[in-house]
Amino acid sequence: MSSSSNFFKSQQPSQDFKEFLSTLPREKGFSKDSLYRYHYQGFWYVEVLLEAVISCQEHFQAADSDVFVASTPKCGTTWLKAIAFALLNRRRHPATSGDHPLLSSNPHDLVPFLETGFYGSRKALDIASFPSPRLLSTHVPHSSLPESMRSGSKCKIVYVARDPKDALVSEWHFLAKAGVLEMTMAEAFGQFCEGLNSYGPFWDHVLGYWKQSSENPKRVLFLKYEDMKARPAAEVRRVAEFLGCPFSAEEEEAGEVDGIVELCSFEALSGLEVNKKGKQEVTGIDKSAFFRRGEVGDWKNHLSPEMAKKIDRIVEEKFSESGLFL
Ligand code: PAP
Repeated sequence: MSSSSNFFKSQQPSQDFKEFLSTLPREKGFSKDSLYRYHYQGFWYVEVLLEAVISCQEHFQAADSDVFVASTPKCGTTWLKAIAFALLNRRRHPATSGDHPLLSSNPHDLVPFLETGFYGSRKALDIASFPSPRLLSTHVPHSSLPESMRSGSKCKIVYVARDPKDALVSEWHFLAKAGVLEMTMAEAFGQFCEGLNSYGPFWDHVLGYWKQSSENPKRVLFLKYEDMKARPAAEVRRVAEFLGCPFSAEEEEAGEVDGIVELCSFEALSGLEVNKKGKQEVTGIDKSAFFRRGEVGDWKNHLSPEMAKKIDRIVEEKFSESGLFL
């Protein structure tokens, strides 16, 4: 069994931040690494993440050429990181090349989280020094992104959402594998419905990006895990067009789209030695924890019909206007 991340444990918040925390509403979370979740700008965060989010808001400057993979946890982040990396680097690294970086590095190491550049006193990454165009990711809700990402630059954001029932089941298993789970599925379910999961409420996170993608489709692209599973090649083409690097006729002819779909598939990535063993560079989380079933509808094996109905009722209420997940 894997151990929980030493990196997160090693972060010590400053005195100022501790005082600020004491002014925020808090609730018990469902991971034993971080006892409490704090409510900030409408969303719930564990302590170490909240400090990073605020530091990001204060210090991060997005560039016009930046590309971000965004999501609320367990909605397809690892997959979309791999796809975005493969798309943007395909001139140098065609998908079928035997030495493609995705064959030897975990997608989270190739596309780091923006937040990891801003944890506490020990900066894990010097994001400002990354060469352009920077490809980064984030779990931060749209309304809490640094101003330069929301409106101050022309950076592009690709967001992926997923059926909340599958996201909840995936999160629970992930925390169990990371060795930090403290709750039964029923308790985690209760918290999720209350919006208390990390970066929750889930619905508000998804709707924030969905709204932005409707209002500003050149800046924010909204994807669904279920569509990516059903028609991966079409969704890969959509991402390429959105990022301003559509496939040429020659690339289509040469099978580059299918090459990327295959390279980034659950079967291919989860079968690689680099993703089966070892820990993710920055967080120290087992790389294998990011690959489990990779299916649509696995919630049926873990949630009772009553639990599913309760989430579906919330979905109907929250997503009626958007039509998402109905
Ligand atoms: P993160 O937000 O913590 O980075 P994320 O990658 O979004 O995690 O979620 C992991 C889920 O994506 C897992 O789902 P499951 O628990 O339902 O199985 C994982 O299996 C799935 N996943 C990872 N890689 C892929 C992939 N290449 N294709 C499809 N699903 C994938």
